[in-house]
Amino acid sequence: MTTPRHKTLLVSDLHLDGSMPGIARQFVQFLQGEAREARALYILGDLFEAWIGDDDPDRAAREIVTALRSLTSSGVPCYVMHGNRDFLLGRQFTEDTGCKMLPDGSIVDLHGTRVQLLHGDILCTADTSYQRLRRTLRNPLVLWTLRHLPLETRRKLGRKLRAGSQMHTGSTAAEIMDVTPAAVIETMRAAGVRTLVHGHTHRPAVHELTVDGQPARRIVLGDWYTQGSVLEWRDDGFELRSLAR
Ligand code: LP5
Repeated sequence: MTTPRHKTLLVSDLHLDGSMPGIARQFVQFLQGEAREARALYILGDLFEAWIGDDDPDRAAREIVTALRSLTSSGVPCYVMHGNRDFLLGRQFTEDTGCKMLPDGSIVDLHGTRVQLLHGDILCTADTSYQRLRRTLRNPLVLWTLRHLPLETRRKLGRKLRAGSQMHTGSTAAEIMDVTPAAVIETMRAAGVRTLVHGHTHRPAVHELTVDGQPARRIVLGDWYTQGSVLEWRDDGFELRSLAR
């Protein structure tokens, strides 16, 4: 007899790589522990700090791939969304892990509630230089070209992008890098949802708002650098919490 699964788990912005083994360990424990009891696990982007391609033999990344495979093999579906750090996650990753890629903006049913899921970067419309970069990097032709570059070239480009990004984020006002309220409302209106969940900004919170006169909410997942942020959804509601470290 199988045990009924009462909860769905959502996480985002883990930013895993070899430089922070404690976070990777915490995530592997999470996958081997409470995620095994879940109806499904959703990862809303930036699972990795910088994914330069499915062919990267990086040991720390391979350990995460193995842990995800072990979760999906145990019967827990795992859905992964691209983030701005791991937009190159591709078919080989899904084959290796058994995870399914989930398009940005997907609408899912979480225990009877229609919820839109986003990484969140697309909502930061005031950050015009980022939006320009995003449009370029998500262009199918650019993606195809990047995927076919030698691994070492991608590694170097990735480092340049990170350095450029650090300069930009270090000199840009925090409000510009947050979501634009009008973009949130327009996105929810267009999707016909009253609940939106996203990450990217690393500012965990539950925001109550009004969309076309109706109550709505925007739930923001935090990162795993410091927070181990987890959203747990059950038949009787949801809880946004931090894992103990
Ligand atoms: O990531 P974070 O939090 O620091 O900042 C983001 C936005 N920046 C980005 C860029 C990513 O960090 C880059 C990650 C690369 C990892 C994988 C690489 C794959 C390799 C394949 C080869 C390309 O997303 C940042 C936002 C911030 O979030 C808040 O929303 O503000 O946006 C910017 O920094 C915009 C700047 O305009 C970016 C300037 C980059 C300059 C690039 C020069 C080198 C060109 C190389 C071209 C490929």
